[in-house]
Amino acid sequence: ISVLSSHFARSSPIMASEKQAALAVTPSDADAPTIFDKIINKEIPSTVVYEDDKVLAFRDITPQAPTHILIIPKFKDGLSGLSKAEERHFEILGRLLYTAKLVAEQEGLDDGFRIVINDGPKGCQSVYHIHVHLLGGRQMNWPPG
Ligand code: TR5
Repeated sequence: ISVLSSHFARSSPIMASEKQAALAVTPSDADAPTIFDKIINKEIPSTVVYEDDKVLAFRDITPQAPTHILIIPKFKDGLSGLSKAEERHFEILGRLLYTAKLVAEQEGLDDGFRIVINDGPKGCQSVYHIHVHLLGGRQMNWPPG
């Protein structure tokens, strides 16, 4: 259900904004599959920019900046979002951020970039498999919306 709902939220033309899309998704069980499992398993195509045995980085299908990449763990291990983090996730959380830094270098984002982790409905999270957004290639604004 979460796969279908997250996919629907992203593909429906009546969704006017990221916020509406996020609010249309019911936060799923921590281990429930999402559309990202299909991307990891290459059942759905994506533009992969970095991959190792633990982490996958691919271009966001709805980019919010000239460079917009998602960095995700291949094994979710209960990390549907940052709010579900436990001590056993220390290593993978560090790895996600370090990979974001490597990908930022690879993308030539030498003048700076933005890292975002949305969490829960009020954080506008729409896919319940933890992911780090890497945004760059334009001037970012503060505060974020
Ligand atoms: O809103 P949050 O923080 O949960 O971010 C989820 C991100 O996943 C959004 O920026 C979406 O644009 C992105 N997304 C959603 C789908 C998708 C994707 N990025 C790449 N490829 C995707 N496919 C194939 N399908 C999606 N439903």
